[in-house]
Amino acid sequence: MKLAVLTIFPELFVPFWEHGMIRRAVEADKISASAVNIRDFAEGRHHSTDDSPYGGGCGMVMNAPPLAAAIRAVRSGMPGARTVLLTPQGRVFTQDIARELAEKEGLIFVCGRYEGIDERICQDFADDEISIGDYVMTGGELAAMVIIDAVTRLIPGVLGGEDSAEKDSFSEGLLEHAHYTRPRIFEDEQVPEVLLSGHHRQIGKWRLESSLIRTFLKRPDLLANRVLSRTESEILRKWCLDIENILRAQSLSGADPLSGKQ
Ligand code: 9D3
Repeated sequence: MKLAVLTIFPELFVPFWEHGMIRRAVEADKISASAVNIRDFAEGRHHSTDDSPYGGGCGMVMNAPPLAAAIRAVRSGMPGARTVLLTPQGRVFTQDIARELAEKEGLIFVCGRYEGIDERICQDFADDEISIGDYVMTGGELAAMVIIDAVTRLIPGVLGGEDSAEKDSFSEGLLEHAHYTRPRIFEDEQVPEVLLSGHHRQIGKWRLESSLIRTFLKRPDLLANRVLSRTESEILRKWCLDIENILRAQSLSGADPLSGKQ
């Protein structure tokens, strides 16, 4: 996959391309990555890329001509690429969108700065508009990095077997189970015994329970929007029974706060 980022801060991307998974993906020829300076496409003595808004008001708007020239130049070397505008007004980025983008032959990310980009660029040049969430940043560069990170790891052969998309789909829609590694005892805290037992079925069951309880406690919205597997429903139903038993024992001992008695 070919990746290009159009920005007035291309130097922000130098360390990004040069480390970790992205670097390995470039070295393995799974992706090519470049950051293009929009300023290089600006005319005039100052190569300025922004101006005050028509109609008045504070702040600056990115000029259309340098952006159009930059997009055209980059597109000519990336036939079939999707041009993605990073903007707070875009659709909110999700893992589904990451999977969608991972199918593309090329992605051109256009990073806005200031108050925004001239509307004619949004209308005439953008194939897609994406936001990474409802909070205010100062530009699209970090959003581009977030999306590139999430998309690159989905490209076949980029990650080693262990963390591949295979596993993603296995427990899809649940938070991950708890993880432990050496040492066995850390500040008086033990690693759960079952993980040391070598019983792979029991370990699998423990991990699913761990996933379910963490999702229930931290992200109940994920559980509500999910079709539960049979084992998952069984685990949840067992918790229900356990809780009912605890409550029943309470009411027998007369400690039930709902009964109105002591
Ligand atoms: C001060 C101007 N803002 C009114 C509240 C509008 C605004 C314009 C430009 C807010 C942020 C930005 C810069 N942000 C991005 O370019 C951006 C972004 C973001 O701020 N949040 C989440 N995703 C993204 S993608 C691009």
